[in-house]
Formats: sequence, structure tokens, C-alpha cells
Amino acid sequence: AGQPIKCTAAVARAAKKNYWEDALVLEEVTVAPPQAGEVRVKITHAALCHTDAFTLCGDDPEGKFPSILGHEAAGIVESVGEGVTEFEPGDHVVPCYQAYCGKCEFCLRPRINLCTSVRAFTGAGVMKADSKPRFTDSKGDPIYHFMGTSTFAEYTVLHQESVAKITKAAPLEKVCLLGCGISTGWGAVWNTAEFEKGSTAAVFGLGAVGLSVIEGCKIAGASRIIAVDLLDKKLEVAKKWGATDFVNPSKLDKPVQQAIVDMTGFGVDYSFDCTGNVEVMRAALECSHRGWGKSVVIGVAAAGKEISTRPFQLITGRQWMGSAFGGWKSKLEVPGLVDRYMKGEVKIDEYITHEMKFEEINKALKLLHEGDCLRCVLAL
Ligand code: NAD
Ligand code: DAO
Ligand code: ZN
Repeated sequence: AGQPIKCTAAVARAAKKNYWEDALVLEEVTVAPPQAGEVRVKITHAALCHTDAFTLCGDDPEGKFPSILGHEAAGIVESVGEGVTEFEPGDHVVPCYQAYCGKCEFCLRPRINLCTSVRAFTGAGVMKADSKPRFTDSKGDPIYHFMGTSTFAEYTVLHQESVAKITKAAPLEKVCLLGCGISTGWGAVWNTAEFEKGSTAAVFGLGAVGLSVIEGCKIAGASRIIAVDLLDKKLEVAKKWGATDFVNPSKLDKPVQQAIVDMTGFGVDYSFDCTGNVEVMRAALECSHRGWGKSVVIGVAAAGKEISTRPFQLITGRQWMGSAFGGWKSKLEVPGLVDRYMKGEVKIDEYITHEMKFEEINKALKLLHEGDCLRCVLAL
């Protein structure tokens, strides 16, 4: 503790539209010691998520460069700053882009996350203690943080509000996924939608998020789960996860919402957008049940996009809702998700389609772009 650490990081020097073409630069960076209220973590495993690509390609209006991306990871505490009492070196942790302070009005309200304690700083890519980043490059110039996590680095510094301590028995190479995608899907079903046993669902987009929504619906006792994707090859995986029906909108002679209403009578009790496409969000709302259907937006739309529907859809009882990180109070609840995985109640391993060395991160971004990858985990 107390000393800067030199290590390797994958630096996003600038936005690059073709993010899959060697956009990240592996560089030696210096990671300053944690200041008051901060924790320095040795990242052992980092996965890639579309939000990293979204920022890297320049679509994220909050994106700041140069920066160190990455927000779905796990690691071990290396040292802690002044006043930090909840963590000590050697603790196993999952960094959480969605912070939890336990004191703000968001943290105090049940089932709501969106903590505001460090949000302004994480959005600006700096740490709260001095409004500066802890990373510098070989010239001594600053490199900004991303989502308060910056996990594409061998060491990172986190606000203590953005760290969840987990059991040392859990395999870090698996539970790193709980930092984003699959926690999001489960939480959207259990926290946001408050899914009731015996209900029906439609899930649009069958990446890791959509599949974890299917898994969440199945665990919640769904009677029917209609999986929707443009790729026929997703059919098999959707069935494996628990979907009962598969619809490919590109093979239909009518709008997908109409097809789902026709299949179900009055629509599904719950629908979920896991694509980020605003037309899909509309279809998801419109295939939800007249009178009580709930439609949850999970996908992140490109900057400037807007959703629309006829207000009649809402007058007739459908509810349009959404959540970030599945509504989980990260620091408080991620440890419990890890425990559920350890008890075999939820799956994680099956979402990991690729494993690589950290040095191959650009290859992993290419895989993400090509679409055959649910999750790729990098070992640091
Ligand atoms: P992914 O790219 O792996 O999966 C998306 C799937 O949607 C693909 O299978 C694709 O074929 C399918 N798809 C695309 N267009 C479609 C269409 N018109 N109709 C039906 N299917 C279509 O992505 P992912 O990692 O699973 O993430 C899904 C979305 O969730 C992304 O937008 C991501 O940014 C977002 N996300 C949100 C949160 C949150 O907290 N709200 C957290 C994590 C991820
Ligand atoms: O403003 O406090 C806030 C929350 C903003 C973060 C919302 C993130 C939504 C989804 C991110 C995608 C995956 C990391
Ligand atoms: Zn808070």
C-alpha cells in the first residue's frame, strides 16, 4: 500500500468506429495508491460486454478518452485507502459499476439502485477524493476511469461504494460475470418486473442478457417463454436455457408483436427488450398483455434514439418500465448472487463461450462484434 504500481492496461486512446479492429492499446500504466474511501484491486478476470464496445466506438455521449474500459470483472483487494474498514488486502471482490452507499435516497428505497454517492465522478471518469484519475501513462499524462470500474487493467482503483466483497470459495473466473450482464437479466425479472409464478413471457434478443432473462423467468416459474431473435442459430440455445417457443421476426409475414398476440390470445404477461433497438422495445410493449402486461427495457439504445407507441397501449393497461443492473443494490446483493451460484441455484459457466489471455483483448472485441460469443472471459 501507499506505492504506485506499474502494470499493463488496455487503453482506449480514442473512440474508434470499427472497435473490432485493434482499437485498444496494451500499455504500461501507473496506478496511484488508493486515497481516502478507495480500494485498489488486482483484477484477475475481466469479461467483455457490449457497453464497452458502445463507448469504444464513440456512441456513448458520456465516453471520455483516453480511458481504461471494462466493467464486468472480479479480483482481489491489493490495498485500501484511509478510512476504509469494510475491505482488507486479500478480499475477493466484484467491482460494481452501479454503486451502493446505503445512505442516499436511492439506496434507502427498496429494490431501487441508481445510488448517487459517486455517480457524478464515475460519469466524468475521475475519483471523488480529488476529482482526478488514478491512472497515468508513461508520459505522466492522465488516463480516465470508466463507469467507476476500469477493469481492463491489471490493477484498478475503485470507490469503496463500487466494490462487493464475495466468498473466497467462489471461482473468480466465473463470478466475474455477475458484475453486469447476467445479474441484469435475473434482476429485471425478479426485481423490476416482479414476475409472478405461472406467468408467460416474451424475451427479445438472446445474448447473455436475454438468456439470463429466460433463466430468471424459468426459475420464477414461467408457464411459457417465447424467445425472439433474428438469428435462427439462437433457437437451440434458447431451448437449452428454458424457452418454450422461438420466433424469428425476419421470417414472419406480420409484425412480431402481432404474431405473439396471435400465439397467446391477448399477449404475454411480461416482455423484455434485450437488444437496445427502439423498434424492438415498441414490439415488446405491444405484445404484452392487454390490461396488465409489463414490458421491461433492458437494452441500451444508441444516443439520440427515442421510443414511441400509441398512448392507447398504455391506456389499456400495459406498463412500460426499465432497470439498470437489474435493480440490484450491488454491494449489498451481489454477494448473495454469488452464494446462489455456489449452491447451484443459478448458472454462470454456460454463458462463458470463450476464454483468453488479457493480451488477446482485441481478438475478444472482434468476437463480440461477430456475434457468436455470449461472454468471453480474459485472464489477467
Ligand atoms: P448481445 O449483442 O450479445 O445480444 C443481443 C441479441 O439481440 C443478439 O442475439 C441479436 O441477434 C439480437 N437482436 C438484435 N436485433 C434484434 C431484433 N431486431 N430482434 C430480435 N433480436 C435481435 O447483447 P447482450 O450482451 O446480451 O446485451 C443486450 C443489451 O442489454 C445491450 O443493449 C446491452 O447494452 C444491454 N445491457 C443493459 C444493462 C442494463 O443494466 N440495463 C446491462 C447490461 C447490458
Ligand atoms: O445514472 O446512476 C445512473 C445509472 C446510469 C447507468 C445505467 C447503466 C445502464 C446500463 C449499462 C449497460 C451495461 C453496463
Ligand atoms: Zn447511495
